[in-house]
Amino acid sequence: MSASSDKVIFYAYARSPMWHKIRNVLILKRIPHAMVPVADMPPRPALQRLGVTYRRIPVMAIGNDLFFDTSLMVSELEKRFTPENGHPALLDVHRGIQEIASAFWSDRILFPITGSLLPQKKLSEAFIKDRTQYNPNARMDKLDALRPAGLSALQSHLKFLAKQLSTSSTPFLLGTQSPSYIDVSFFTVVIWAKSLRTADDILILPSSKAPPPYRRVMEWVEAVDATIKAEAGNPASKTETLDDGKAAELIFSSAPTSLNVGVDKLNPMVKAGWLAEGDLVSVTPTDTGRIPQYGTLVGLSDDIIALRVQAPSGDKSLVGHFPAIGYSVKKNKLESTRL
Ligand SMILES: N[C@@H](CCC(=O)N[C@@H](CS)C(=O)NCC(=O)O)C(=O)O
Repeated sequence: MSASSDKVIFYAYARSPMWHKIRNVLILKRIPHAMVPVADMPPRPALQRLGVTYRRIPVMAIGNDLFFDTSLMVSELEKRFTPENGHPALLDVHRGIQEIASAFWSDRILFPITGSLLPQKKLSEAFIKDRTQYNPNARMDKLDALRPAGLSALQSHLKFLAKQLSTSSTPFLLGTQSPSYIDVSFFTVVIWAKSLRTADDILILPSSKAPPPYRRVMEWVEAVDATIKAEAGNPASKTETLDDGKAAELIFSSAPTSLNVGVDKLNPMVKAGWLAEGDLVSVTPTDTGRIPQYGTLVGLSDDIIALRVQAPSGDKSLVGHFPAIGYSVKKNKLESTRL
């Protein structure tokens, strides 16, 4: 069990690859959880009622604490759900490399490359318009025409996975007996690419039919897939569907548990006088979905940025956590609205 008995809640939609990644982590770590279904594009009233303007999916809530970005979610789950309590560790080897490669190679480089393989004719006009705003670099109106560039990039990235696998004595990337987080991160993106059917000449399964040097990569896909499938039926990682009203009630009736982080006075931005505890700030992703989240700064460390976020109605609030890198935090000019 976790250190607290709070439900682990996710706001997500079934087709979201980043939700699939988290779901695979929850399966391997045997964590029971609830999901509040949201639409595959805004508006998302279930998040609006919490005061969340950050637009990316999934969002994780545990008690009164919200976590943004899957990399931070996994780190928090690893902290709260430990092997001593029946939850296998996914980050027990080469932790720094696993986290940075997942967040800044798999999530930020390979994931958008795979997005460029989406079959244009199967996408609605509304979706193309929305995702163009979400990521202006995505060239959503030219997906089919630009596909060779995406396929070529995919091949080059798979080559690095092949190189890494050639040094492993097990089917997994880091020589472990079962998949680590880094396996889950890359696997989820590769399997998403496979499901789009636009990379069939590259992602060849069964692995015995794949040409070298990709055969080893396809064997790795099969090994990770088999492990997840074998674990998927375990009632310990069951997904319960939760109504958004009930989820909001659970969030607002809990006290935040991570407030003790505080604002690090030695942080260079604090020392420079740019930021101080209690400032009204905005936090914005530096890559895609650059919609700011506003709140009062309550935590700043090498690992996280934490904001107290006010719900639009009543005097309810929650604490939202972002990773310290990959997000920019700025003092809001409208200082008169200090909460
Ligand atoms: N680095 C972020 C990326 C999240 C992300 O790109 N999520 C996609 C869904 S898989 C998204 O939010 N797309 C736009 C949307 O759904 O509004 C994370 O790890 O959480």
